[in-house]
This record gives sequence, C-alpha cells and structure tokens, in this order.
Amino acid sequence: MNLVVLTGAGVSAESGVPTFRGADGLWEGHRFEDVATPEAFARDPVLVQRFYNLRRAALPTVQPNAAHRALAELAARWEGDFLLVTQNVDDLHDRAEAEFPPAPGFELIHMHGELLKGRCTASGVVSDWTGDMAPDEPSLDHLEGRMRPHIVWFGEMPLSMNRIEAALGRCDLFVSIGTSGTVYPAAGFVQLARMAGARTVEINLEPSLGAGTFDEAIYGPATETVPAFFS
Ligand code: BJW
Repeated sequence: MNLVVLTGAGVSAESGVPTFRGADGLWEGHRFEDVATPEAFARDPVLVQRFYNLRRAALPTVQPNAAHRALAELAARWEGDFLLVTQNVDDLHDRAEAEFPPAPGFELIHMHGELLKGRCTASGVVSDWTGDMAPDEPSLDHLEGRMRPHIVWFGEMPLSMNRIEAALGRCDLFVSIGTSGTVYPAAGFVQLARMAGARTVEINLEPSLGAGTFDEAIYGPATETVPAFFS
C-alpha cells in the first residue's frame, strides 16, 4: 500500500513553532506574504534575511513532538512506499526520522525549502547555511546576491514537484495534517490523490479550506490525533 502524507505548520505548532495564519499573523508589523517573496528580497534583503535569521536561530529551542515521532515510527515500519511531503521549513521531521531509521520505501521532501540551507543565486547550488546565526546581523556575504535562504517564496516553483505528483498518482492513502489548505499547489494534492482512487483523510485542528474534498476528517491537536490515527 502506497502512502502520501502532507504536513503543514499545524504539525509543528505544539513544538512551539508559530503557524502562518494563526493569531495576528504579523512579523514586526509585516504580513509574511510581504516578506516571503522574491520581490521583497530584491527590495529589502536585510529585512528578509532578518526574518529568516530569527526563525533559524529559534530552531535549537524547539523539539519534535508526538506527531513528528508517530510519523517517524510509521516510516520505520511501513512496507509500501511512503512519501512524507512537508510544507514546513523547520527540521523537526528530519530530527524525528533520525531517531527511527526509516524503511527503504520512505522519502521526506521539504517542498517549500529548508531554513538550515542556503542557495547560491548565481549557480543554484544548495548548501548548509553557514552564515550568521545571530538574529540581527545579516552577513554581507548574503546581501550581495550570492546567497539566499533555500526557501520557496510566493510565485516560485515548489521543490520536487515531479516526484510528488508521481507518488500522488499511485497512492492508496493520502493524509493531510495541520495545513489550512490555502496555499497551492499543496492545497490541490488531495484532488490528485482522489483522481488516483486514494482514500483521503484530513487531520487538523479545524476544517481546512478544502475540508469538503476529503473522504474523512479528524479534528483535534496533532500530538493526539496523529499518534491515534496511525497506531
Ligand atoms: C493545528 C494545530 C495543532 C494549528 N494540531 N493542526 C490564486 C489562486 C491559486 C493559487 C494562487 C493564486 N495566486 C497566487 C497563487 C499561487 C500561490 C498561492 O497558493 N497563493 C495563495 C495564498 C492563494 N502559490 C505559490 O506561489 C507557490 N508556487 C506556485 O504556485 O508555483 C507555480 C506552480 C505551477 C504549477 C505547479 C506547481 C507550481 C509557492 C508557495 C510558497 C509558499 N511559501 C510559504 C512561505 C515560505 C516558507 C517560510 O517562510 O516559512 O510557505 S507561504 C506559507 O504557507 C508557508 C507554508 O508552508 C504555507 C502553508 O501554510 P500552512 O502550513 O498551511 O500553515 P497555516 O498557518 O496556513 O495553517 C496551519 C493549520 O494548522 C491551520 O489550519 C490550523 O488550524 C492548524 N493547526 N495548530 C493540528 N496543534
């Protein structure tokens, strides 16, 4: 049986990573839609680097929660193909996976990039982020157009779309966890899974924008619902 799981900010919320569309949704008075764009980076690279430096610096203060661990345990025992696609740029799935060596059919894709990686704007080469980790000191190296956060901003093509669409095209079960269903193409994955004949399940705190598209829904905090669903 082939499984595709899509995760969003809600899976990391109980680890202390803020979601995008909760509370006031603002960062220093800016809507994140006005910071997470290539245009914003071109206009004000210091502001955009500061936004990502702060979030990168916060990563060591958060830990994988029971939902990340339940998915990692599942990856260790799943016998078919299991693609875990996360929209999150944190490394909490990666850290949970490291605790439970996954089965051979498992793959994790960060479709919106990774906070801990940078990308050379000239060559496209992706590497570990070695710049400053201090919140308010963006390094000059990263302001001269040589290095940018390895993040998929609005208007940019999400990563590994061919691999994701191929897996959706042959999946039997699609589970969406902790995402508001407002950002495409991820919000459309449920339709691709349905076209493949998969059973589709939404696990979230509240109905997402596309809730009516799923066969089943389970609502509650991810640290409770995810371990229960996959037990
Ligand atoms: C819990 C919980 C708990 C809380 N337990 N649950 C008009 C129509 C259609 C599309 C477009 C359009 N205009 C523009 C577009 C395209 C655009 C888009 O979708 N815009 C929409 C806003 C309309 N998309 C793009 O530009 C994408 N690229 C693209 O489309 O390329 C062209 C293409 C063509 C063909 C094929 C493929 C591609 C790129 C999108 C890049 C998104 N980037 C961001 C920011 C960068 C990363 C960063 O800085 O961190 O990624 S946006 C932001 O939203 C972030 C997230 O990954 C993404 C999704 O958010 P998510 O994860 O759903 O979080 P929230 O906060 O919205 O929801 C959290 C949920 O959890 C809530 O429901 C809570 O209830 C729940 N929850 N606690 C369980 N404890």
